[in-house]
Amino acid sequence: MSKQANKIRIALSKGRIFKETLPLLAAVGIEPDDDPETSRKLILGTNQPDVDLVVIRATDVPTYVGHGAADVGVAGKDVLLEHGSEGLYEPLDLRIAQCRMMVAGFPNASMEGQRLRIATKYINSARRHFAAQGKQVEIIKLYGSMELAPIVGLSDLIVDLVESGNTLKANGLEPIEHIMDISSRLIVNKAAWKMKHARIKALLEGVRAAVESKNNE
Ligand code: PRT
Ligand code: MG
Repeated sequence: MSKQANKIRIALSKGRIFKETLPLLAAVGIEPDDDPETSRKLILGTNQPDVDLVVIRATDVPTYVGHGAADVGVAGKDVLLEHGSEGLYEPLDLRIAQCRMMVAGFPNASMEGQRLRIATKYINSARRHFAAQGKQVEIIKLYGSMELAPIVGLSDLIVDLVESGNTLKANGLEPIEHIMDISSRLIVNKAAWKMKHARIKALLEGVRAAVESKNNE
């Protein structure tokens, strides 16, 4: 058997997901050797010899886990809805990195119109939302700074994540429709779930208990 066969690799992104996952990992006795915010390492060891972490872009986490390059990962529901669930299970809502997916625009923005132009990174979720309302829309795919699109006339509306609402406000925009609540999920590679079942099941149940105790405080 290869060395990796006995190891667990966890895929995480820097920033809020890493920060909020850290206490959940600590609750199951996993502590990274380095801080990804300052370290340039892409693979971080942990205090547990059979566990390491890969620190990658948030949108790449389901790709690594779906292909089995990582056994377990943490990804936002927004990212999972765009990526799809091929090769992975999504057994646990970690209730971290919470926000809302919203339609937003100028305060007087019309929701009617021949063919509203919607700028977003979340093309699947946006298409589904407007289709459910029977609205014909043109989806314009962006990779960042959606808030700019209505200001420069690229789109009528945007679909973006909103937490405090400050980013919208700072750009003269406001939330118009709530699409869904978003949080991050623990995801597991399907083959790893079978091959490393006892180890991953123990990790999952430990993290589940930590999520529950944190949310019952
Ligand atoms: O930054 P990068 O391009 O590498 O990837 P990313 O932006 O997907 O990663 P990251 O770390 O920023 O977000 C990871 C996950 O955190 C997302 O996939 C969401 O599930 C979750 N999350 C929670 C958020 C927010 N809250 C959030 N507020 N992701 C992004 N935002 C952004 C939002 O897009 C907007 O630009 O923050 C801004 C709004 O915040 P407020 O507080 O001003 O409303
Ligand atoms: Mg970001």
